[in-house]
Amino acid sequence: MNKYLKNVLNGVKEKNPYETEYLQAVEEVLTSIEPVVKNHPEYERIALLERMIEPERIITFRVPYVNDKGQTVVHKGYRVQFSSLIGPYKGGLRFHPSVNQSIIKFLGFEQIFKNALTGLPIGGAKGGSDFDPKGKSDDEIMRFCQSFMTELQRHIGADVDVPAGDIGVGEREIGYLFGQYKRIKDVYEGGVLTGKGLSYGGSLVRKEATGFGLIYFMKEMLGQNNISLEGKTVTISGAGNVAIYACQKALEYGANVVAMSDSKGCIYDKNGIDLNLIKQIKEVERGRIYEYLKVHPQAEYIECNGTDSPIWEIKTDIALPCATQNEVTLNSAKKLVENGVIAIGEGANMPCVKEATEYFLNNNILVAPAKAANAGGVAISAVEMSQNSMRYYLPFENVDKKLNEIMINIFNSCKLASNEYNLDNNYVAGANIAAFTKLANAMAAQGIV
Ligand code: NDP
Ligand code: 2IT
Repeated sequence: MNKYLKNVLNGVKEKNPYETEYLQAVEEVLTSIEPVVKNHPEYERIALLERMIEPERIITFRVPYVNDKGQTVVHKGYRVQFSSLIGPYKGGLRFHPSVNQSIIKFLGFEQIFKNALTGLPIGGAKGGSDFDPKGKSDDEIMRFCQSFMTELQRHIGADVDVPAGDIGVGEREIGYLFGQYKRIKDVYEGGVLTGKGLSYGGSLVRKEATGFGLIYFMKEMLGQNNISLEGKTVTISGAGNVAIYACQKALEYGANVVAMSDSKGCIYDKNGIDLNLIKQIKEVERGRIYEYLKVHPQAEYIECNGTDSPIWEIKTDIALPCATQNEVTLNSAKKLVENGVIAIGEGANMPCVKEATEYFLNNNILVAPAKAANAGGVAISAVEMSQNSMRYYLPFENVDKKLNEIMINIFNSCKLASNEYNLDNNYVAGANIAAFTKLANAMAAQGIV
Protein backbone atom coordinates (compact mmCIF):
# COMPACT_ATOMS: atom_id res chain seq x y z
CA MET A 1 0.00 0.00 0.00
CA ASN A 2 1.07 3.60 -0.73
CA LYS A 3 3.08 4.97 2.25
CA TYR A 4 0.87 7.99 2.87
CA LEU A 5 -2.25 5.80 2.89
CA LYS A 6 -0.63 3.31 5.22
CA ASN A 7 0.33 6.07 7.68
CA VAL A 8 -3.17 7.50 7.65
CA LEU A 9 -4.69 4.08 8.22
CA ASN A 10 -2.33 3.29 11.09
CA GLY A 11 -3.04 6.70 12.61
CA VAL A 12 -6.81 6.28 12.55
CA LYS A 13 -6.51 2.81 14.10
CA GLU A 14 -4.29 4.13 16.88
CA LYS A 15 -6.62 7.01 17.67
CA ASN A 16 -9.89 5.05 17.55
CA PRO A 17 -8.97 1.55 18.69
CA TYR A 18 -12.46 0.52 19.83
CA GLU A 19 -14.50 1.96 16.98
CA THR A 20 -14.64 -1.19 14.87
CA GLU A 21 -17.41 -0.21 12.46
CA TYR A 22 -15.88 3.21 11.82
CA LEU A 23 -12.47 1.64 11.19
CA GLN A 24 -14.02 -0.92 8.85
CA ALA A 25 -15.68 1.81 6.76
CA VAL A 26 -12.52 3.94 6.63
CA GLU A 27 -10.29 1.00 5.71
CA GLU A 28 -12.54 -0.02 2.83
CA VAL A 29 -12.46 3.46 1.33
CA LEU A 30 -8.75 4.07 1.88
CA THR A 31 -7.85 0.71 0.36
CA SER A 32 -9.84 1.28 -2.80
CA ILE A 33 -8.75 4.86 -3.54
CA GLU A 34 -5.07 3.93 -3.71
CA PRO A 35 -4.84 4.33 -7.52
CA VAL A 36 -6.12 7.93 -7.22
CA VAL A 37 -3.98 8.89 -4.23
CA LYS A 38 -0.86 7.61 -6.02
CA ASN A 39 -1.43 10.21 -8.74
CA HIS A 40 -1.75 13.04 -6.21
CA PRO A 41 1.36 13.32 -4.03
CA GLU A 42 0.25 16.85 -3.04
CA TYR A 43 -2.56 15.38 -0.88
CA GLU A 44 -0.10 14.47 1.85
CA ARG A 45 1.12 18.05 2.37
CA ILE A 46 -2.45 19.32 2.81
CA ALA A 47 -3.43 16.32 4.99
CA LEU A 48 -6.36 15.71 2.69
CA LEU A 49 -7.10 12.16 3.86
CA GLU A 50 -6.67 12.97 7.55
CA ARG A 51 -9.21 15.76 7.15
CA MET A 52 -11.64 13.63 5.16
CA ILE A 53 -11.81 10.86 7.75
CA GLU A 54 -12.11 13.12 10.82
CA PRO A 55 -15.64 14.41 11.55
CA GLU A 56 -15.95 18.20 11.54
CA ARG A 57 -17.93 17.93 14.76
CA ILE A 58 -19.37 15.26 17.09
CA ILE A 59 -22.24 16.22 19.36
CA THR A 60 -23.37 13.91 22.15
CA PHE A 61 -26.12 14.70 24.57
CA ARG A 62 -28.41 13.37 27.28
CA VAL A 63 -31.97 12.37 26.33
CA PRO A 64 -34.18 11.82 29.38
CA TYR A 65 -37.88 10.94 29.03
CA VAL A 66 -40.66 9.61 31.25
CA ASN A 67 -42.07 6.22 30.24
CA ASP A 68 -45.68 5.10 30.68
CA LYS A 69 -44.90 3.64 34.11
CA GLY A 70 -43.81 7.07 35.30
CA GLN A 71 -40.12 6.11 35.42
CA THR A 72 -37.48 8.44 34.05
CA VAL A 73 -35.19 6.79 31.54
CA VAL A 74 -31.98 8.34 30.21
CA HIS A 75 -30.53 7.63 26.76
CA LYS A 76 -27.55 8.85 24.79
CA GLY A 77 -28.11 11.13 21.80
CA TYR A 78 -25.64 11.68 18.95
CA ARG A 79 -25.18 13.85 15.90
CA VAL A 80 -21.97 13.47 13.93
CA GLN A 81 -21.62 16.40 11.52
CA PHE A 82 -19.04 14.77 9.34
CA SER A 83 -18.59 16.95 6.29
CA SER A 84 -20.03 20.21 4.94
CA LEU A 85 -17.73 20.21 1.89
CA ILE A 86 -20.41 20.09 -0.79
CA GLY A 87 -23.59 21.07 1.07
CA PRO A 88 -25.32 21.25 4.46
CA TYR A 89 -24.76 18.23 6.72
CA LYS A 90 -27.28 15.60 5.65
CA GLY A 91 -28.12 12.13 6.87
CA GLY A 92 -30.54 10.09 8.92
CA LEU A 93 -31.22 9.40 12.60
CA ARG A 94 -31.14 5.84 13.91
CA PHE A 95 -32.97 4.72 17.07
CA HIS A 96 -31.73 1.24 17.99
CA PRO A 97 -30.26 -0.21 21.23
CA SER A 98 -26.98 -1.02 19.43
CA VAL A 99 -26.28 2.64 18.56
CA ASN A 100 -22.91 3.94 19.77
CA GLN A 101 -20.36 6.49 18.57
CA SER A 102 -18.59 4.02 16.29
CA ILE A 103 -21.80 3.12 14.45
CA ILE A 104 -22.85 6.75 14.00
CA LYS A 105 -19.34 7.68 12.78
CA PHE A 106 -19.26 4.84 10.24
CA LEU A 107 -22.70 5.83 8.97
CA GLY A 108 -21.72 9.51 8.79
CA PHE A 109 -18.53 8.67 6.94
CA GLU A 110 -20.36 6.52 4.37
CA GLN A 111 -22.94 9.26 3.97
CA ILE A 112 -20.36 11.80 2.70
CA PHE A 113 -19.47 9.53 -0.22
CA LYS A 114 -23.04 8.45 -0.91
CA ASN A 115 -24.27 12.03 -0.96
CA ALA A 116 -21.45 13.03 -3.31
CA LEU A 117 -22.51 10.27 -5.73
CA THR A 118 -26.07 11.64 -5.96
CA GLY A 119 -24.70 14.72 -7.74
CA LEU A 120 -26.76 16.92 -5.39
CA PRO A 121 -25.46 19.60 -2.98
CA ILE A 122 -25.52 17.70 0.32
CA GLY A 123 -22.78 17.12 2.90
CA GLY A 124 -22.61 14.12 5.24
CA ALA A 125 -23.94 13.47 8.76
CA LYS A 126 -25.65 10.86 10.91
CA GLY A 127 -27.24 10.80 14.33
CA GLY A 128 -29.42 8.80 16.63
CA SER A 129 -29.85 7.22 20.01
CA ASP A 130 -29.56 3.90 21.82
CA PHE A 131 -33.32 4.19 22.52
CA ASP A 132 -35.27 1.08 21.44
CA PRO A 133 -38.64 2.01 19.91
CA LYS A 134 -39.81 -1.63 19.92
CA GLY A 135 -42.76 -2.25 22.21
CA LYS A 136 -43.05 1.45 23.19
CA SER A 137 -46.41 3.21 23.13
CA ASP A 138 -47.07 6.12 20.78
CA ASP A 139 -46.97 8.49 23.74
CA GLU A 140 -43.56 7.19 24.81
CA ILE A 141 -42.22 7.60 21.27
CA MET A 142 -43.56 11.16 21.17
CA ARG A 143 -42.04 12.14 24.53
CA PHE A 144 -38.72 10.63 23.55
CA CYS A 145 -38.67 12.43 20.19
CA GLN A 146 -39.56 15.72 21.88
CA SER A 147 -36.73 15.33 24.36
CA PHE A 148 -34.28 14.38 21.62
CA MET A 149 -35.23 17.43 19.55
CA THR A 150 -35.10 19.79 22.51
CA GLU A 151 -31.33 19.32 22.43
CA LEU A 152 -30.80 18.67 18.70
CA GLN A 153 -32.61 21.84 17.59
CA ARG A 154 -29.68 24.05 18.54
CA HIS A 155 -27.43 22.23 16.07
CA ILE A 156 -29.61 21.88 12.93
CA GLY A 157 -31.34 24.06 10.32
CA ALA A 158 -32.42 23.96 6.66
CA ASP A 159 -29.02 25.37 5.56
CA VAL A 160 -26.99 23.85 8.40
CA ASP A 161 -27.87 20.22 9.02
CA VAL A 162 -30.91 18.29 7.80
CA PRO A 163 -31.67 14.97 9.55
CA ALA A 164 -34.07 12.30 8.24
CA GLY A 165 -34.97 8.69 9.12
CA ASP A 166 -32.99 5.47 9.36
CA ILE A 167 -33.52 2.29 11.41
CA GLY A 168 -36.28 2.91 13.97
CA VAL A 169 -37.05 6.39 12.65
CA GLY A 170 -39.82 6.71 10.08
CA GLU A 171 -42.60 9.13 9.26
CA ARG A 172 -44.16 8.93 12.75
CA GLU A 173 -40.91 9.89 14.51
CA ILE A 174 -40.10 12.61 11.95
CA GLY A 175 -43.55 14.10 12.62
CA TYR A 176 -42.95 14.34 16.37
CA LEU A 177 -39.42 15.69 15.85
CA PHE A 178 -40.69 18.30 13.38
CA GLY A 179 -43.51 19.43 15.67
CA GLN A 180 -41.10 19.98 18.56
CA TYR A 181 -38.57 21.85 16.37
CA LYS A 182 -41.30 24.17 15.10
CA ARG A 183 -42.58 24.79 18.60
CA ILE A 184 -39.17 25.68 20.03
CA LYS A 185 -37.96 27.77 17.08
CA ASP A 186 -41.34 29.39 16.42
CA VAL A 187 -40.77 29.23 12.69
CA TYR A 188 -42.05 27.03 9.85
CA GLU A 189 -38.78 25.77 8.43
CA GLY A 190 -39.90 22.93 6.17
CA GLY A 191 -36.43 21.97 4.96
CA VAL A 192 -34.99 21.24 8.44
CA LEU A 193 -36.00 17.56 8.29
CA THR A 194 -36.82 15.23 5.41
CA GLY A 195 -39.06 12.21 5.27
CA LYS A 196 -41.91 14.40 6.53
CA GLY A 197 -45.58 13.47 6.12
CA LEU A 198 -47.14 14.53 2.83
CA SER A 199 -49.56 16.94 4.53
CA TYR A 200 -46.84 19.18 6.02
CA GLY A 201 -43.95 19.38 3.56
CA GLY A 202 -42.99 15.81 2.69
CA SER A 203 -42.17 14.69 -0.83
CA LEU A 204 -43.96 12.06 -2.84
CA VAL A 205 -41.68 9.02 -3.44
CA ARG A 206 -39.44 9.74 -0.38
CA LYS A 207 -40.97 6.77 1.48
CA GLU A 208 -40.34 4.43 -1.46
CA ALA A 209 -37.09 6.04 -2.65
CA THR A 210 -34.39 3.88 -1.06
CA GLY A 211 -36.02 0.56 -2.03
CA PHE A 212 -37.12 1.71 -5.49
CA GLY A 213 -33.67 3.25 -6.07
CA LEU A 214 -31.95 0.01 -5.11
CA ILE A 215 -33.95 -1.86 -7.76
CA TYR A 216 -33.40 0.86 -10.40
CA PHE A 217 -29.65 0.52 -9.75
CA MET A 218 -29.84 -3.29 -9.81
CA LYS A 219 -31.80 -3.32 -13.08
CA GLU A 220 -29.23 -1.03 -14.70
CA MET A 221 -26.27 -3.04 -13.39
CA LEU A 222 -27.80 -6.31 -14.60
CA GLY A 223 -28.88 -4.79 -17.92
CA GLN A 224 -25.39 -3.46 -18.69
CA ASN A 225 -24.13 -6.99 -18.01
CA ASN A 226 -26.80 -8.48 -20.35
CA ILE A 227 -28.89 -9.99 -17.55
CA SER A 228 -32.62 -9.42 -17.08
CA LEU A 229 -34.26 -8.91 -13.68
CA GLU A 230 -37.50 -10.46 -14.91
CA GLY A 231 -38.07 -14.00 -13.67
CA LYS A 232 -35.14 -13.90 -11.23
CA THR A 233 -35.48 -15.24 -7.69
CA VAL A 234 -34.82 -12.60 -5.04
CA THR A 235 -34.30 -12.78 -1.26
CA ILE A 236 -34.47 -9.60 0.84
CA SER A 237 -33.35 -9.31 4.45
CA GLY A 238 -35.25 -6.94 6.71
CA ALA A 239 -38.91 -6.01 6.51
CA GLY A 240 -38.56 -2.29 7.13
CA ASN A 241 -38.72 0.76 4.91
CA VAL A 242 -35.93 -0.22 2.53
CA ALA A 243 -36.83 -3.92 2.26
CA ILE A 244 -40.57 -3.34 1.68
CA TYR A 245 -40.15 -0.91 -1.22
CA ALA A 246 -37.32 -2.89 -2.78
CA CYS A 247 -39.69 -5.85 -2.74
CA GLN A 248 -42.49 -3.79 -4.32
CA LYS A 249 -40.34 -2.60 -7.23
CA ALA A 250 -38.72 -6.02 -7.75
CA LEU A 251 -42.23 -7.54 -8.05
CA GLU A 252 -43.24 -4.80 -10.49
CA TYR A 253 -40.29 -5.77 -12.69
CA GLY A 254 -41.38 -9.43 -12.69
CA ALA A 255 -38.89 -10.83 -10.17
CA ASN A 256 -39.97 -13.56 -7.75
CA VAL A 257 -39.31 -12.50 -4.13
CA VAL A 258 -39.35 -15.63 -1.97
CA ALA A 259 -37.94 -14.52 1.40
CA MET A 260 -37.89 -11.56 3.80
CA SER A 261 -36.81 -11.31 7.44
CA ASP A 262 -36.62 -9.34 10.65
CA SER A 263 -34.13 -9.50 13.50
CA LYS A 264 -35.73 -12.67 14.91
CA GLY A 265 -35.99 -14.83 11.78
CA CYS A 266 -37.00 -15.17 8.17
CA ILE A 267 -40.02 -16.20 6.12
CA TYR A 268 -39.49 -18.41 3.08
CA ASP A 269 -42.54 -18.55 0.83
CA LYS A 270 -41.91 -20.54 -2.34
CA ASN A 271 -45.17 -19.17 -3.81
CA GLY A 272 -43.80 -15.65 -3.60
CA ILE A 273 -43.94 -13.19 -0.70
CA ASP A 274 -47.34 -11.62 0.00
CA LEU A 275 -46.14 -8.03 0.27
CA ASN A 276 -49.50 -6.57 1.32
CA LEU A 277 -49.43 -8.85 4.34
CA ILE A 278 -45.84 -7.84 5.19
CA LYS A 279 -46.91 -4.18 5.00
CA GLN A 280 -49.89 -4.87 7.28
CA ILE A 281 -47.70 -6.68 9.85
CA LYS A 282 -44.77 -4.24 9.79
CA GLU A 283 -46.14 -0.82 8.79
CA VAL A 284 -49.55 -0.98 10.48
CA GLU A 285 -49.33 -3.47 13.36
CA ARG A 286 -45.57 -3.08 14.02
CA GLY A 287 -45.53 -6.83 14.69
CA ARG A 288 -43.12 -9.73 14.12
CA ILE A 289 -42.58 -11.37 10.74
CA TYR A 290 -43.56 -14.86 11.96
CA GLU A 291 -47.16 -13.60 12.10
CA TYR A 292 -47.08 -14.15 8.32
CA LEU A 293 -47.71 -17.85 9.01
CA LYS A 294 -51.15 -17.13 10.45
CA VAL A 295 -52.33 -16.23 6.93
CA HIS A 296 -49.93 -18.39 4.90
CA PRO A 297 -49.30 -21.57 6.91
CA GLN A 298 -47.58 -23.17 3.90
CA ALA A 299 -44.67 -20.72 4.25
CA GLU A 300 -41.63 -21.64 6.32
CA TYR A 301 -40.34 -19.63 9.30
CA ILE A 302 -36.66 -20.06 10.12
CA GLU A 303 -35.53 -18.62 13.42
CA CYS A 304 -32.30 -16.70 13.64
CA ASN A 305 -29.75 -18.35 15.96
CA GLY A 306 -26.15 -17.24 16.05
CA THR A 307 -24.33 -14.85 13.74
CA ASP A 308 -25.21 -16.19 10.28
CA SER A 309 -28.65 -15.10 9.17
CA PRO A 310 -30.71 -18.07 7.88
CA ILE A 311 -32.02 -16.05 4.93
CA TRP A 312 -28.66 -16.35 3.13
CA GLU A 313 -28.96 -20.16 3.17
CA ILE A 314 -31.88 -19.94 0.73
CA LYS A 315 -31.05 -20.49 -2.93
CA THR A 316 -31.45 -17.25 -4.89
CA ASP A 317 -30.29 -15.38 -8.00
CA ILE A 318 -30.23 -11.99 -6.32
CA ALA A 319 -29.66 -11.24 -2.64
CA LEU A 320 -30.63 -7.85 -1.22
CA PRO A 321 -29.37 -7.26 2.32
CA CYS A 322 -31.65 -4.45 3.55
CA ALA A 323 -31.50 -4.80 7.37
CA THR A 324 -28.25 -3.69 9.00
CA GLN A 325 -24.43 -3.58 8.98
CA ASN A 326 -22.36 -6.76 8.79
CA GLU A 327 -25.40 -8.99 8.33
CA VAL A 328 -23.67 -10.96 5.55
CA THR A 329 -20.77 -12.90 7.03
CA LEU A 330 -18.09 -14.77 5.08
CA ASN A 331 -19.97 -18.03 5.78
CA SER A 332 -23.14 -16.52 4.38
CA ALA A 333 -21.27 -15.26 1.31
CA LYS A 334 -19.88 -18.74 0.68
CA LYS A 335 -23.35 -20.24 0.97
CA LEU A 336 -24.83 -17.70 -1.44
CA VAL A 337 -22.09 -18.35 -4.02
CA GLU A 338 -22.42 -22.11 -3.60
CA ASN A 339 -26.15 -21.73 -4.33
CA GLY A 340 -25.47 -19.83 -7.54
CA VAL A 341 -26.13 -16.18 -6.62
CA ILE A 342 -25.55 -13.74 -9.53
CA ALA A 343 -25.77 -10.34 -7.85
CA ILE A 344 -25.80 -8.66 -4.45
CA GLY A 345 -27.59 -5.34 -3.93
CA GLU A 346 -26.75 -3.55 -0.71
CA GLY A 347 -29.87 -1.74 0.53
CA ALA A 348 -28.52 -1.51 4.08
CA ASN A 349 -25.36 0.44 4.93
CA MET A 350 -22.21 -1.77 4.96
CA PRO A 351 -24.24 -5.00 5.17
CA CYS A 352 -21.36 -7.26 4.08
CA VAL A 353 -18.30 -7.89 6.22
CA LYS A 354 -15.07 -7.06 4.36
CA GLU A 355 -14.25 -10.72 3.68
CA ALA A 356 -17.73 -11.35 2.27
CA THR A 357 -17.40 -8.51 -0.25
CA GLU A 358 -13.97 -9.77 -1.28
CA TYR A 359 -15.33 -13.29 -1.66
CA PHE A 360 -18.16 -12.10 -3.91
CA LEU A 361 -15.81 -10.04 -6.09
CA ASN A 362 -13.27 -12.88 -6.36
CA ASN A 363 -16.09 -15.14 -7.56
CA ASN A 364 -17.24 -12.63 -10.20
CA ILE A 365 -20.50 -11.87 -8.45
CA LEU A 366 -21.87 -8.42 -9.33
CA VAL A 367 -21.94 -6.26 -6.19
CA ALA A 368 -24.04 -3.08 -6.06
CA PRO A 369 -22.34 -1.26 -3.17
CA ALA A 370 -24.41 0.48 -0.49
CA LYS A 371 -22.98 3.97 -1.01
CA ALA A 372 -24.24 3.88 -4.57
CA ALA A 373 -27.16 1.47 -4.53
CA ASN A 374 -29.04 2.85 -1.51
CA ALA A 375 -28.43 6.52 -2.35
CA GLY A 376 -31.98 6.92 -3.70
CA GLY A 377 -33.34 7.75 -0.23
CA VAL A 378 -31.04 10.65 0.46
CA ALA A 379 -31.29 11.81 -3.15
CA ILE A 380 -35.06 12.22 -2.81
CA SER A 381 -34.47 13.84 0.58
CA ALA A 382 -32.50 16.49 -1.34
CA VAL A 383 -35.39 16.76 -3.80
CA GLU A 384 -37.70 17.23 -0.78
CA MET A 385 -35.44 20.05 0.45
CA SER A 386 -35.64 21.81 -2.91
CA GLN A 387 -39.44 21.51 -2.99
CA ASN A 388 -39.54 23.04 0.51
CA SER A 389 -37.37 25.95 -0.67
CA MET A 390 -39.60 26.48 -3.71
CA ARG A 391 -42.73 26.10 -1.53
CA TYR A 392 -44.07 23.79 -4.19
CA TYR A 393 -44.84 20.07 -4.60
CA LEU A 394 -43.77 17.88 -7.52
CA PRO A 395 -46.04 15.09 -8.78
CA PHE A 396 -45.20 11.44 -8.06
CA GLU A 397 -44.22 10.62 -11.66
CA ASN A 398 -41.73 13.51 -11.86
CA VAL A 399 -39.96 12.56 -8.64
CA ASP A 400 -39.94 8.85 -9.54
CA LYS A 401 -38.48 9.62 -12.99
CA LYS A 402 -35.85 11.84 -11.36
CA LEU A 403 -34.98 9.00 -8.94
CA ASN A 404 -34.55 6.54 -11.81
CA GLU A 405 -32.27 8.99 -13.67
CA ILE A 406 -30.19 9.62 -10.56
CA MET A 407 -29.71 5.89 -9.95
CA ILE A 408 -28.68 5.25 -13.56
CA ASN A 409 -26.22 8.16 -13.36
CA ILE A 410 -24.76 6.78 -10.15
CA PHE A 411 -24.33 3.36 -11.73
CA ASN A 412 -22.59 4.94 -14.71
CA SER A 413 -20.23 6.90 -12.41
CA CYS A 414 -19.27 3.66 -10.62
CA LYS A 415 -18.75 1.86 -13.91
CA LEU A 416 -16.75 4.68 -15.45
CA ALA A 417 -14.40 4.88 -12.46
CA SER A 418 -14.03 1.10 -12.40
CA ASN A 419 -13.16 1.09 -16.13
CA GLU A 420 -10.78 4.04 -15.84
CA TYR A 421 -8.66 2.15 -13.31
CA ASN A 422 -9.09 -1.29 -14.97
CA LEU A 423 -10.99 -2.70 -12.00
CA ASP A 424 -13.03 -5.19 -14.01
CA ASN A 425 -16.62 -4.44 -12.92
CA ASN A 426 -15.61 -3.80 -9.33
CA TYR A 427 -18.32 -1.23 -8.62
CA VAL A 428 -17.42 -1.21 -4.92
CA ALA A 429 -14.07 0.40 -5.70
CA GLY A 430 -15.71 2.34 -8.56
CA ALA A 431 -18.17 4.00 -6.16
CA ASN A 432 -15.44 4.91 -3.68
CA ILE A 433 -13.20 6.34 -6.39
CA ALA A 434 -15.94 8.35 -8.12
CA ALA A 435 -17.10 9.90 -4.83
CA PHE A 436 -13.60 10.46 -3.50
CA THR A 437 -12.46 12.23 -6.68
CA LYS A 438 -15.29 14.75 -6.39
CA LEU A 439 -14.76 15.32 -2.66
CA ALA A 440 -10.98 15.59 -2.95
CA ASN A 441 -11.32 18.29 -5.64
CA ALA A 442 -13.72 20.24 -3.42
CA MET A 443 -11.44 19.88 -0.41
CA ALA A 444 -8.31 20.95 -2.25
CA ALA A 445 -10.16 23.99 -3.64
CA GLN A 446 -11.43 25.20 -0.24
CA GLY A 447 -8.07 25.51 1.53
CA ILE A 448 -7.07 24.12 4.90
CA VAL A 449 -10.32 24.12 6.88
P1 NDP B 1 -36.35 0.02 9.48
O1 NDP B 1 -36.25 0.36 10.91
O2 NDP B 1 -37.55 0.46 8.71
O3 NDP B 1 -36.22 -1.54 9.26
C1 NDP B 1 -35.09 -2.23 9.68
C2 NDP B 1 -35.26 -3.71 9.39
O4 NDP B 1 -34.01 -4.36 9.60
C3 NDP B 1 -36.25 -4.38 10.32
O5 NDP B 1 -36.86 -5.45 9.65
C4 NDP B 1 -35.37 -4.87 11.45
O6 NDP B 1 -35.89 -5.98 12.15
C5 NDP B 1 -34.10 -5.25 10.72
N1 NDP B 1 -32.95 -5.04 11.63
C6 NDP B 1 -32.58 -3.89 12.20
N2 NDP B 1 -31.50 -4.05 12.99
C7 NDP B 1 -31.19 -5.35 12.90
C8 NDP B 1 -30.19 -6.13 13.49
N3 NDP B 1 -29.27 -5.61 14.32
N4 NDP B 1 -30.15 -7.45 13.15
C9 NDP B 1 -31.08 -7.98 12.30
N5 NDP B 1 -32.06 -7.27 11.73
C10 NDP B 1 -32.12 -5.98 12.03
O7 NDP B 1 -35.02 0.61 8.81
P2 NDP B 1 -34.70 0.94 7.29
O8 NDP B 1 -35.39 -0.02 6.40
O9 NDP B 1 -34.91 2.39 7.10
O10 NDP B 1 -33.13 0.69 7.24
C11 NDP B 1 -32.55 -0.56 6.89
C12 NDP B 1 -31.13 -0.36 6.43
O11 NDP B 1 -31.10 0.51 5.30
C13 NDP B 1 -30.19 0.29 7.46
O12 NDP B 1 -28.90 -0.22 7.28
C14 NDP B 1 -30.20 1.75 7.04
O13 NDP B 1 -29.04 2.43 7.48
C15 NDP B 1 -30.25 1.62 5.54
N6 NDP B 1 -30.72 2.77 4.79
C16 NDP B 1 -31.94 3.35 5.06
C17 NDP B 1 -32.38 4.40 4.30
C18 NDP B 1 -33.71 5.02 4.50
O14 NDP B 1 -34.06 5.92 3.74
N7 NDP B 1 -34.51 4.60 5.46
C19 NDP B 1 -31.55 4.98 3.23
C20 NDP B 1 -30.33 4.25 2.98
C21 NDP B 1 -29.95 3.21 3.75
P3 NDP B 1 -36.63 -5.74 13.57
O15 NDP B 1 -37.89 -5.04 13.26
O16 NDP B 1 -36.80 -7.11 14.12
O17 NDP B 1 -35.68 -4.91 14.38
O1 2IT C 1 -28.51 6.04 5.09
C1 2IT C 1 -29.18 6.89 4.49
O2 2IT C 1 -28.85 7.35 3.40
C2 2IT C 1 -30.42 7.34 5.13
N1 2IT C 1 -30.78 6.84 6.19
C3 2IT C 1 -31.23 8.45 4.50
C4 2IT C 1 -30.65 9.79 4.83
C5 2IT C 1 -31.46 10.99 4.41
O3 2IT C 1 -31.03 12.08 4.80
O4 2IT C 1 -32.46 10.87 3.72
